[in-house]
Amino acid sequence: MIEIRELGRYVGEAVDLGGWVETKRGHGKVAFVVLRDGTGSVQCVLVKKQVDPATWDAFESLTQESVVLVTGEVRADERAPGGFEIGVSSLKVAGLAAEYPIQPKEHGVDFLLDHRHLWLRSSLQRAGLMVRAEVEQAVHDFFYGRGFVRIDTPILTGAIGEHAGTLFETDYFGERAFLAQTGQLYVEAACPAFRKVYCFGPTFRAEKSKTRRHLTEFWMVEPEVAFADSDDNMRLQEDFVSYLVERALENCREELALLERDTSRLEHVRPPFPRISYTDAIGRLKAVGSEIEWGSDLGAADEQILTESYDLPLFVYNYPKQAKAFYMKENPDDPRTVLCDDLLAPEGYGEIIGGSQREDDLDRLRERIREEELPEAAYSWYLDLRRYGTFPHSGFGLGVERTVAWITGRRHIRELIPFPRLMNRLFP
Ligand code: NSS
Repeated sequence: MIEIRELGRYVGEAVDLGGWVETKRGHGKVAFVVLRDGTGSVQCVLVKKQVDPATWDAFESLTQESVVLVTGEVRADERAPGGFEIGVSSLKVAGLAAEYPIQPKEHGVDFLLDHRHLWLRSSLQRAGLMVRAEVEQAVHDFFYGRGFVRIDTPILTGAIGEHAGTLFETDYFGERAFLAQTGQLYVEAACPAFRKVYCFGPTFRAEKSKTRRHLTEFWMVEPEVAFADSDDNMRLQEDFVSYLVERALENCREELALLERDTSRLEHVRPPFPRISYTDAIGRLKAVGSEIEWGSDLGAADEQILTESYDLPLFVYNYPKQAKAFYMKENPDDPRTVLCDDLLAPEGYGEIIGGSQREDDLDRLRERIREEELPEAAYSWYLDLRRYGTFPHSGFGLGVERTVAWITGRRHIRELIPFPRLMNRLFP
């Protein structure tokens, strides 16, 4: 059996194909079946006089999404999508499908999410997930190419990585355990062993908000670099994000076209990205009438206003200490703030990265853990990293679904993960 993507190599020859029926139509003498095999789709043509009765009967019994095995000749045909069609000599039904719930008409999104296990087969969903797969491969290629070592970090943890408010808690043989909100604390520990490291895996947040950019399970890439300061960190982020966009443009042309993505908006994504300090951002927001006060984190609406005037992603750096996590390094030039950045994607997509230089001073870090009322005992190993050879280091986390939503131009990040986990959704 061959794959549809290879048809070009077999023009004029007989081949065997297997796949799922997307559509069928017939006029009594000639019939057409569009077959999808996961690598592409092709139209198969049956002429009643030229096939045996069993093949014709098999065609007549076909329902949408039935699995068929087809033998036929590959013909080049400019009019056909993909450039080829199959002149069928034999067709067998390998798995007759019951009436398929997803029809070529508008379905409500709840219905589609209830049928996510089937919805995956639809062309727009396949295109979005193909871009995701390309971006994920590009993540590994980028870091491998720069000599980073991949570190797999635990999903079951005892220490709170980000905020106490969004923890999934579970019983761990009588002890409290959490699903990891981040792998950061562990990649920090791996820095003295490997200098430049990254982790890439699922992370969990019990987000009680139902927005288009929050999932309870999402995938995050987290590099961590020894001897890098906040500036180095932002430079790595702009190189990284530009590379991901470039790879999608290079290898996902067809998918982006199918998704009707205006790729001219992505073509010029390359370093340097514009930067604005948090304090200046607040000034700019107030100037346009926002009621935001210095000290609060930026909301989606604030991010939208700030990014409107840029084509490129925008760095907002050095947020107030009280708006950010305990591990960020105090800014020596303005101790009310920390050395950090958020990277905001244009076109209304907003934050795709959160990053920072880490607090490397033992006493100050311990102080921050106390201020945040975090359980100090759970961080004793993390504090060891400041006891035994502390060093300046920085890192960041990029959310894969938000990044792919921006690259593909899809509105909701739930479409860019195969099986989204949302507050009200644990199935399929
Ligand atoms: O909370 S973050 O801003 N930062 C961290 O977790 C750091 N520990 C990363 C690090 O420095 N190693 O999250 C990082 C990114 C954020 O910018 C989003 O793109 C994404 O993770 N993110 C999410 N995506 C989808 N759904 C939810 N709920 C979500 N939360 C964060």
